[in-house]
Order: sequence, then C-alpha cells, then structure tokens
Amino acid sequence: MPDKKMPWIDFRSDTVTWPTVKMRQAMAAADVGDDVYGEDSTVIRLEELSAERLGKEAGLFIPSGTMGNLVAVLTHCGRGDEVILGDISHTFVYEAGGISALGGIFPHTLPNQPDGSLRLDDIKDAIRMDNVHFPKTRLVILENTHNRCGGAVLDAAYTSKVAEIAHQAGFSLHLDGARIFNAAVALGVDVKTLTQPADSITFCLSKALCAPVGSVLCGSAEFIHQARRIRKQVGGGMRQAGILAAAGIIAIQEMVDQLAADHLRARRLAEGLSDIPGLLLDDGPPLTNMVYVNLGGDVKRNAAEVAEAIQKQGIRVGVINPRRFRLVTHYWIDDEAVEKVIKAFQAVLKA
Ligand code: TLP
Repeated sequence: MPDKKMPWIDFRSDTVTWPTVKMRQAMAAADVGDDVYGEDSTVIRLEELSAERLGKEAGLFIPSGTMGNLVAVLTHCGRGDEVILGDISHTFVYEAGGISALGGIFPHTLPNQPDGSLRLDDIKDAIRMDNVHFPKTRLVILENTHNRCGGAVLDAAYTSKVAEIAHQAGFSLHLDGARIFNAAVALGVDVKTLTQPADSITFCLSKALCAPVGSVLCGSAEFIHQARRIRKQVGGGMRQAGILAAAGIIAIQEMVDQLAADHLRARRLAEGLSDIPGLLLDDGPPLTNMVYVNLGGDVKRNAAEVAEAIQKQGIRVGVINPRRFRLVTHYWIDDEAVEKVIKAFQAVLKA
C-alpha cells in the first residue's frame, strides 16, 4: 500500500508530517499494556532502542519535545536553581515559560551565536559562585540542530567542551536534540558522538522522522528513574502508549536515512529563493532542513499577506514575524513541491 498523500504542500514545519503507511500498520498491530505500570512491551522496546541508539543507559517515552525538555529540567533542578540557555533557544522562546511556571527555575540567557552555539567564555562567566546572594547553577542546555539559528548544527568537539565546563563546575548538560538525527546526518557521524557528552537528551520522533506523536528522553538509569516520577507529576504518564511507540520504532529504524534528501532539498530551495527579487536569504546554504528568508525593504506586503497569497495555491509556509518566513523540508516534500513553492514566491512577489 502506498503512503496516503497529504492533500496540500506544507513547508510550515516538519511537525506537520503524517505517519507512513508502515507506521499506521505497526500502530494497528502493536502489543500494548498499561505503561504507568511498566507493562507496555512496545513502549519498553522503543525506550531501549532509543537509549541504545543514543549511547545512554535508559530512555523514557514522553508525549512531546516540550514535555521532554520540561521533565529533564525538573529532574536536574529544584526550585530557585538556575539554568543557562540560549536567548533564542526553543526552551526559552517556545515552551510557554514552563520551567519557570511549573518548576520555579530561573533562566539565565546567553546570546545564541549564528551557528547555534553559546560562547564558551560566556558560559564560564555565567557560572555562579557559591554565595548566599545567588541561585545555584545546575544546568546548561544546548540545542542541536538549532531551530531559530536556521537548523544550525553543533559538532561533537564543541558539545564536549561545554560538557567539560559544566562538569568541572559541578553541573549538568542537557541537549534539546529534537532534531539530533538531522545533525548526525548533516555531519556524517554516528549520533552517539553528539549525545555522548550530554547528561540527558530529548529527541523527537514526531518531526522529520514522521511519527505522529512523541519524544524520548535519554540519560543514565538513575536519571531516568527520577524523570519517570516527574513525567507522572506533569501528567505525562500514558497508558496503552504502545500504539504510539510502534510508530516511533519505525521512525528510528527506517526514517533516519532519508533525512539527507530533506537537506539536499533545503539547499535547492534556498538557491531557488535567493534568485527572487524581494527575498533576502540568511548567509550561507542551509545545513539541515530549514530555510529562513526575509522580505526585502521595498516589498510593501508583509509576510502574513504573502503567505496567504501563496496558500491560495495550496502551499503553506511558516511566518516567523512580519518580514520573515521559515520553510522546512521533510518526507512529504518532494522535488516538485520545492519547485512549486519557488514559482509561487516568484509569482506572488511579481504581482
Ligand atoms: N518546534 C516547533 C515549534 O514549537 C516552534 C517547530 O515547528 O519547529 N525543541 C526544538 C528545537 C523544537 O524545534 C521543538 C518544536 C521542540 C523542542 C518541541 O517539540 P514539541 O512540538 O513536540 O513539543
């Protein structure tokens, strides 16, 4: 049976991906149990497989990437503790302030560099002395690939340096690896080399890997034991979740290799858009599956208006702010879709 085709072309995100037919079949046939009792064999298999792929002792199936990061931070930190993270990191920008609202955790933001990194000296300078006036620094978070930095990739050497700084000062490194497999494919390395330095990592099954729902938090057995209680506390304990985990297993086993094609299409897309008067591309070709593009100063319409005109042609693009778009390639975007959106931008901006 072929994959059920999406009836529109959707570049807004890789979160929009539908499950493949193989996933739907595996979901229908999945063995299940009550996972809060630890009795869902399919969830257990997904958690073990994830931990093994990432080189960690244990994994925990979590409903979303946002909850995965939240559970990780709540496991590492107590109320009043401080987390160092990027000023345009997903956890700071897009997670509804959950770490503060639910955990009383204090975010210490540092400027994200265009390559997605935090400057090592900035991290060192941000570490608090043991002094009654200060919160305790407990955690640093890196994001790989980096969403708002255009899908930028952090390499293993940089990640290890950050881990070294954290460990020397007695705190931990969490990796928001929502798209860590995109990073590994872009760098041509085993994903373990990128996750090994981190104490914990969240990765998403439901983005370019096409599973309908879910992320996995991985770390030491002791860390995951504690995280399991925190997941329950925030309402993330699931029951017959094997239905969802079954798709996640296929995501890990079969969908990673096709990410390279997404990255190539993102390059072609950036190239095509860069030739259009009125559009300004970010510097350099995209490294993974995201293309950010701005409207030039002389374009009268704003990004929402341009996106609306493009949507009339059955194509959806992401609007980041009144002058900026994001286009993300994924399994459901083929070469034809890339050419179509380039033509749609051309036509709309000429009109
Ligand atoms: N990102 C979404 C939006 O929330 C912006 C997207 O469309 O890209 N970490 C990173 C780096 C992410 O990009 C996302 C999702 C998450 C965590 C959260 O994952 P979910 O959506 O499963 O909560």
